[in-house]
Amino acid sequence: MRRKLAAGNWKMNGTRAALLELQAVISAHADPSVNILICPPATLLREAAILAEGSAISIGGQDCHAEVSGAHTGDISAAMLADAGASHVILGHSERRENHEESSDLVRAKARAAHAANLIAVICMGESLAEREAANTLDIIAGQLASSIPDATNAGNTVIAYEPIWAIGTGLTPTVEQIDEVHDFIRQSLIARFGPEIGDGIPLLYGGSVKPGNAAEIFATDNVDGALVGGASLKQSDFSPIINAL
Ligand code: G2H
Repeated sequence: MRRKLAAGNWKMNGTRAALLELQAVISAHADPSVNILICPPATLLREAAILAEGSAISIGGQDCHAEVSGAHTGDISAAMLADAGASHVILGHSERRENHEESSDLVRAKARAAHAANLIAVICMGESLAEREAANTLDIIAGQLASSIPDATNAGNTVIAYEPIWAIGTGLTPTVEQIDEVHDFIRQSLIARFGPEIGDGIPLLYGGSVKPGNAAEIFATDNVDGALVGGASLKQSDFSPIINAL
């Protein structure tokens, strides 16, 4: 049975004052029936991990470098995230793929590095509006799955987040039928590649404009094991209802 996961991606938002929101989430969900993950900006990661110690909340990074160390100014390795107290790292978010020209091959290399550092990789994928309108969604997802997911993936070290690019931060969400179609495709693809035990065990999150008002409907979809939430994870008053809807 896959445990549900509510993951918050703070993106490039939050100074130390934002840790009050993390504290509020910790207090509001002392004994949750689902897993809860918050990925703050790197500047807050260590303090967030210390705050969350002994709580039910996990802390993650938003990206890592594919190498362990070296001359990579401005980058952070998976081992450094783990050392700071992270248990997860988001990889291949469309904002990284677009703004930093990250390829699926690079995402796979980063996921290998994350696994080597004992981090759970939350690997993102999704189609653009033009790709959806051209009826290419499943082909795009198939390509991203094949190239972004390392062979050593298992149900304990990887989470996959389907995030249609056109739904990110726009207030637009796909229909539940559209989400179900893609999640079912991802599930069947994982089973075909990794076998039923691993393929069935990898949690599949939906991401893209998840809000308190639409979470319950999205979570009612069979193949949805949780959400990767951006804007609505910044305030505990928005994030808690989403967690509670899972
Ligand atoms: C998608 C999501 C979080 P938002 O990027 O990864 O952001 O919920 O703001 O659309």
